Amino acid sequence: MIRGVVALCILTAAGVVYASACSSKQEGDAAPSDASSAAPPPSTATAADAGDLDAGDGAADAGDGAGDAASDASVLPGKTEGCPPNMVLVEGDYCPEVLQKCLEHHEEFKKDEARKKKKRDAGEAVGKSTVSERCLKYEAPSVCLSKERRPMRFCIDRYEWPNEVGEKPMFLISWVDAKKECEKIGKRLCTEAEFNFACEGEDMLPYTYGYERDPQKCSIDRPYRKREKKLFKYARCMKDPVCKAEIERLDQRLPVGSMPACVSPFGAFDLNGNINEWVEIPKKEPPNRSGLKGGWWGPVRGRCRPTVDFHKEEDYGYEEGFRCCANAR
Ligand SMILES: [Ca+2]
Repeated sequence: MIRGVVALCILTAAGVVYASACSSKQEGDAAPSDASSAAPPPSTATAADAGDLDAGDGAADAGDGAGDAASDASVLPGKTEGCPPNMVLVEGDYCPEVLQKCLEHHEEFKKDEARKKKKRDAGEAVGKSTVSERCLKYEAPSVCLSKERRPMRFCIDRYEWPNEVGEKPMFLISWVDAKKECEKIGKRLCTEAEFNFACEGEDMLPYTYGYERDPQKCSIDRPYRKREKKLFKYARCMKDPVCKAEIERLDQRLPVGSMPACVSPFGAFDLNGNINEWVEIPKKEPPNRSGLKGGWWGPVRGRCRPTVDFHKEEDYGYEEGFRCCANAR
């Protein structure tokens, strides 16, 4: 479910233009958490769809040689004043309710919408869809619908945990364990709004890099690989030959910061894509305080604003990691 965003979608199918509210339950950013039976599977890209995703493979190549730029402290973007090492300062006025209007969707989504329309028109049940709402281009600028913006000032890890250049992000970790890791070093999980603002900036960008989807800039749109074996949490999985082999087959993570263009207006990397990130949803009670933000490497939304909120606090999955936030001095 998407909170705090009104996404208007103009779709073209079979020569007919129609509008559709896109705040429907498009939960494609979530891979199946192994501890959750309620989670729908992620987008099921077919062999034909994989042809659309070649750019995602190319992005890996683009990232390979680019890690130095994202790790060289002399050229790193953003401010760090008032923040612990390897964190950036996020400061400004946050818009809680934003209008982001999609002008052009991905072909896979358009085909699926056309299929659903055909079913509806025929009076048939639409059924469950596993296709993500991927938007290729948004109208610029985004529009703030809130009467007042909220001043924010905090620090966020520059990279996904473990927040070390050259390392791949942690995965197969639950929200509860991620929270503990942050608290062990005097930090905390980011809130949903903090992630939004760190990712979008004051311009409320749909993607950290702007209004047009670009798999060359962030680790997104890689071909979907279906999970076939049960996975355990990371430490146990590494000791289990079957789980280890399965996760190695599924794994398409890149080392953090290896795509220098995948940077937010405040200088945090990989907020879109690579690994989905656990955040805390305020005012929720256990076990529902857990949200996932930003999307992962698969063919999913991969944007700043949507939150996947149906994974419980003890759930874990191969696309779920985190980063930490902290109060600024
Ligand atoms: Ca990420």
